[in-house]
Amino acid sequence: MSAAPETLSTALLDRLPTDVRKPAYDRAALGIGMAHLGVGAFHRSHQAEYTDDLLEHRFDRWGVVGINIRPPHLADTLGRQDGLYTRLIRENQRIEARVVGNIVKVVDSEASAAPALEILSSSGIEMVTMTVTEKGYCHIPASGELDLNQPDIIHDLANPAAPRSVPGILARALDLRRQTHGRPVTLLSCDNIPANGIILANVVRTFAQQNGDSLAKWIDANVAFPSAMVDRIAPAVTQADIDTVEQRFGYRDAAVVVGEPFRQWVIEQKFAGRAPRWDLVGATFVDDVTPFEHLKMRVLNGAQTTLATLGVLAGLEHTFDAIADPLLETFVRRMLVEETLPTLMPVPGMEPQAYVRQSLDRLRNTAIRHRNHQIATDGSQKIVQRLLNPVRDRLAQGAGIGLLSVPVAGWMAYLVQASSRFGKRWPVSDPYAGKVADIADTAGRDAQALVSGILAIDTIFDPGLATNDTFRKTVTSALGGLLSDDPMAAVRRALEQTEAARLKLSAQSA
Ligand code: CS2
Repeated sequence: MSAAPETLSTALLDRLPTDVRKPAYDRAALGIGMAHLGVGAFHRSHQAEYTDDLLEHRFDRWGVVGINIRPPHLADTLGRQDGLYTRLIRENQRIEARVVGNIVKVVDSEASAAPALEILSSSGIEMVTMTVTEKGYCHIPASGELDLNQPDIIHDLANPAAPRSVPGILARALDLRRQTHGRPVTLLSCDNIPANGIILANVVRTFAQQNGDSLAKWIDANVAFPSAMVDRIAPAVTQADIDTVEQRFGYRDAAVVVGEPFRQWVIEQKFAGRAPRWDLVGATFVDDVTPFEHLKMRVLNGAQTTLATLGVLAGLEHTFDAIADPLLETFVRRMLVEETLPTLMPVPGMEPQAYVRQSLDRLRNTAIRHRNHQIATDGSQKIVQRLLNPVRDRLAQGAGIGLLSVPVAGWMAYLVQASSRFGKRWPVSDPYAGKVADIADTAGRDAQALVSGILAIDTIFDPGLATNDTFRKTVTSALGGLLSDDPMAAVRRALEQTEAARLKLSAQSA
């Protein structure tokens, strides 16, 4: 019987196969200058890789303490591995392994906020990065304001010393900083919400202000909330990924992550105190992230959400399965080029059509097994920035939305069909799933009644958009089709109708 493979640890580093890249800096000398909230697959594939690049390039005190206030609970897993894990880059047949070393430890802080507060308020922490998912901000998607009716926010306002929510924890930690050493700190959001720094600042400040002005004033003077655009596709980790490391490289790693080769990080240069010089290793520091952020969320994320919901309706499992379908590929490409790109402002150094081509190529990577259901998770928190904002811009331009309306209806169809009225076709995870299920209970299969009910959710659809006639009509027509026995006929029809409208327009102008 062969011995069980060894688990990744400091002791194993010297004996790793030569094709596994290892931290080329002295881990023992790492200071702790940063915390990261939400150590999931994305953080480990993205920001942590940039930080290791930086530590190799110019060593500094940027060791990281990870904090998880929601699953996955990684303290034990990463603890057993001395904070080390393998970051695989995969593209079709190609595989490249690197052990990342800057996470010094991870604490699980779900049962009690105390460990999180202790770290976040310590004077050595100058930078806090975070990936807490869209809904972690507890904001109203349509407005970006703190949702004072969110159950965790209600709890935290009543118990500010024992918070559960991200805004509650951050406000408390900042208050502790103010009361103890008073040192400045940067809170850097790395989630896919528009103007993420502004939303983060909003929710933290609004929370702080519920108890008077003094903390809010201190925050204004001592805390920076830069916005950032982050990009790398890194799906949830599976047992197969863990087995891959064991089979290819001969050791066990329970915290492995898998990402695509592409990565991008554009950060607003607005820091309180010192910040890691990620710009020396591939990140870009800019004055205004907005154009980059719109481009990424509307094109790459918009394509992902479209392929995910329409892909599920077509019975397809992963992004790469959906984009391999000629109809869905044509649909998403035409939607991006004809309707999304005209809503974008110029982005320095980026040719829009080339960006679309590159984005779609990334989605074809068969080694990135990104499940359509994973991307469709929390769709209510994603559609504003990915689909509704470009829809709004198109309407303001007097331009058509025949294609962009289809994935909006796709999101509705996805949630509607998860309701008991529609036989719970698949399990879903979305804070608005219950609300949409209630609407489906009353409206049944009547697309018009469904759309009216769903558009009345004003925390997602602002009234200006919800009452727009063109929007209501195109979404209703698409939803009717998507709920039929042949959902892809609705996709085909949208392509035909928009093409006919385009030909008519060019004949008129000729
Ligand atoms: C995905 C993103 O699950 C999702 O919502 O669309 O995680 C996406 O893969 C990343 O934003 C890519 O940078």
